[in-house]
Amino acid sequence: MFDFDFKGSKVLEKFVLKSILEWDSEVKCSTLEHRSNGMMECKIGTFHHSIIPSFHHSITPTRIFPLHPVLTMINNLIPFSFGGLPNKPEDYEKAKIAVLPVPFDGTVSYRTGTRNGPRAIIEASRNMELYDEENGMEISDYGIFSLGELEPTLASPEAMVLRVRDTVKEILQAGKFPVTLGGEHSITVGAVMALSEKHKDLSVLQLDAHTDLREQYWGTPYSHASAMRRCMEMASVTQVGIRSTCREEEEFVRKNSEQIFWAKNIVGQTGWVDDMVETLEEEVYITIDLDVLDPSIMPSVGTPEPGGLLWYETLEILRKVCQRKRIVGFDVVELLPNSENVAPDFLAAKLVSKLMGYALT
Ligand SMILES: [Mn+2]
Repeated sequence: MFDFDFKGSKVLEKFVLKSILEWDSEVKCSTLEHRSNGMMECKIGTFHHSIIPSFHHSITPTRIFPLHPVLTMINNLIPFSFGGLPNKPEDYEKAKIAVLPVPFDGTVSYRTGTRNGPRAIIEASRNMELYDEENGMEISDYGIFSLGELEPTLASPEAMVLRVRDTVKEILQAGKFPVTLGGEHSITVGAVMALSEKHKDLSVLQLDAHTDLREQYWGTPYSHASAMRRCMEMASVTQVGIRSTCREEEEFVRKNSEQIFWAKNIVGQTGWVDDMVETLEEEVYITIDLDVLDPSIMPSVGTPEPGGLLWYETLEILRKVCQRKRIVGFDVVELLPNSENVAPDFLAAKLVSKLMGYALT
């Protein structure tokens, strides 16, 4: 019934069997904990995801829902990959897209928890329909491979940015299209570092409620609040959906004013999109901070702002940009999952799959 290969691992086999046989409320609530050092701690034992490289976190659900134990087990047996797609090492060779989950929220200023964003997006994507009626394709046709979560480093925010840069570089060297899932917005800087080395005239299209143009924040220039300031040192930045900035950023906001599309001027309208696309170079990296969306449809962010974009207008923007420019990678960041409401997780997963479709087909 299940296509599940234990790869000869007695540890994993035992773990799964014991989970089924010895299921109880304790196990259900505290089965697995993700530790920042990449370890998975569980009620029954501790193992490292590298025991079976092809499965990474395949039996590590993001959050444990009060499902019947057997249903939970079935869910857990779907590969823990974007879309629940086959994710064995040999699938990487064929893949066009590499999904890189970065569970990092080391510089956040208000509520932590975006470290859980990548897993919530992947978890939701494993339970959504994989057919896109807009282009008539199954997302599995895109060739998607999900890498294991990038281990956070707390050495410094800069060290984390560089770790993202090096990993995205590897993805590019393998000829794949990088899709990074956050995590906080500072990780975008690493991706843009890698991409701007490869593409000399790169534009970054930022969908965000905030300008993120501070020179530094809380003592580091690699804060989430400085993400776009750093990107601007490497590429041209076009900002869409902005409705929050601060006095300290004034000078840079003025400098970039022709490339800032304020929410108050664009929400619910379409006439501006062509002008926005005009500001972009031929090669574009897209970064979506989910707080660009209106909190009515995206409450699961650290710092929600009223007056944001809605679903269909967001798709319209992305569709148009992808039709006219070459997209070289993208990220979706700042999901702060709330187990009481999974709709935003599904929105984020769908947004990722829609943008993959627009960018690559
Ligand atoms: Mn933001």
